[in-house]
Amino acid sequence: MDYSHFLSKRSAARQTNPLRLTKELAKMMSSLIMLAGGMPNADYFPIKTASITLIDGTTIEIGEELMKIALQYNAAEGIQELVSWLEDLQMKIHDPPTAKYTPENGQMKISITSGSQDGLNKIFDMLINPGDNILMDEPNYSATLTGLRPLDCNIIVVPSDEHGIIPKALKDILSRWRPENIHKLNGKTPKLLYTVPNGGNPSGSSLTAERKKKIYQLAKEYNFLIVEDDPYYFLQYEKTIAPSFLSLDTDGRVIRCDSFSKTISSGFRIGFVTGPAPLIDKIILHTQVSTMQPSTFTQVILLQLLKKWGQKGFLDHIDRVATSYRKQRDLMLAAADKWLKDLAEWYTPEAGLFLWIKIKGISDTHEMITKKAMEKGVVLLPGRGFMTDSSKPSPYIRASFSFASPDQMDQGFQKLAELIREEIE
Ligand code: 09M
Repeated sequence: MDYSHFLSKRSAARQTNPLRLTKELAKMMSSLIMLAGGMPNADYFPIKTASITLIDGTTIEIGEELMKIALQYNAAEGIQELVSWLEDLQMKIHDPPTAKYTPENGQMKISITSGSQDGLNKIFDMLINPGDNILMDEPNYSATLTGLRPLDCNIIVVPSDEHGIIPKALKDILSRWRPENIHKLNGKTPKLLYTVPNGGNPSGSSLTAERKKKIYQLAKEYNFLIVEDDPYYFLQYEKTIAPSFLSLDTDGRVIRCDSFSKTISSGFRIGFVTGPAPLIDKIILHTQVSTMQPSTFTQVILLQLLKKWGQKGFLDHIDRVATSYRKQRDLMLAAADKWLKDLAEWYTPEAGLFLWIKIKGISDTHEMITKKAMEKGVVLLPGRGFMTDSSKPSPYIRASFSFASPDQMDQGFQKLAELIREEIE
């Protein structure tokens, strides 16, 4: 694939920062006569060691030598050992066809980012010029929409349902472009498709395997990239798990964002992007001049935890987390059934954290949720903020089942039902 076609003007102009700390240097630092780097001397930092207690009572020890590494600058793409661990994880879970390609041909590469949000922001910066067409389903993650608006691109909404983007509808949209124009990425043919494939935020929708295959086929045919924003991959509640776009990626046209925010810690700010080397390299160049790198300190803690667990231990942990959220989901569905049955519609989210509720007989939930529900002490989100045009009315609300106790869910939906009745009457 010719990746240069996809790059924004900004990204094409990015160059290596000569002051960067490469992963090779970071690894050899203690054995070199270091007269070059502008790094501080870790001997003068005030923190010496740490012992972190896990919920099972065991501990992770960060001794003096490791602490010096944890407190120091490191490579932009993340510490080498953690990147390797994540490569093994992606191989195990997604087995990407690109793993064996040459770098120029789109070999799978990983860069750790400061949460998946940081990865997304850098991906959009890398790919989007003003006026570019991009594809996405609606409703969609509000921070993606607010992040995209200033980039002045043209968002083409692809119809979707509880199983995500509808391939037939995507095909109809794409058929606007004549085949002879497909490979001329002149800002007209869509450059990328963005979607949250599992437990969509806020929709709760999950793409089926069949739909993903059809969408990938269309991406090949019309030569666009797929941005797979999948922070809820590990929060899937059904037995059958559809293969990721990354696992279908024979061309090297998928950039995948993963996150540890829902499974290990959101405050760590650690996520990672996986995609073709030429594109990941551009993201790394961006990191060199923005965040410089994700926090070494939280990377070291995460790495120690992952090494202690091993891959199996990590996946066992994931299972426990998903089981807990599944229970939360079921509690919220029960509360919704109890109070909202005649007043609203929803479907069961197979992944993620959200119930997307359509209120019957109300054209816009904004005022009701931001004012009246708040007055009753219930915090929900109105649907508008998840739409490409947030000035338009929306009858939807997003409820999150991650946090609330069964009692709070029950009371919250009882109060919501009261509000809806007051509003309709
Ligand atoms: N609400 C997210 N979503 C959210 C939210 C959040 C504070 C975060 C999709 O932590 P990261 O950077 O790995 O996750 C970012 C991210 C990327 N993609 C689809 C997401 O849902 C996180 C944080 C307060 C509210 C928040 O409401 O939905």
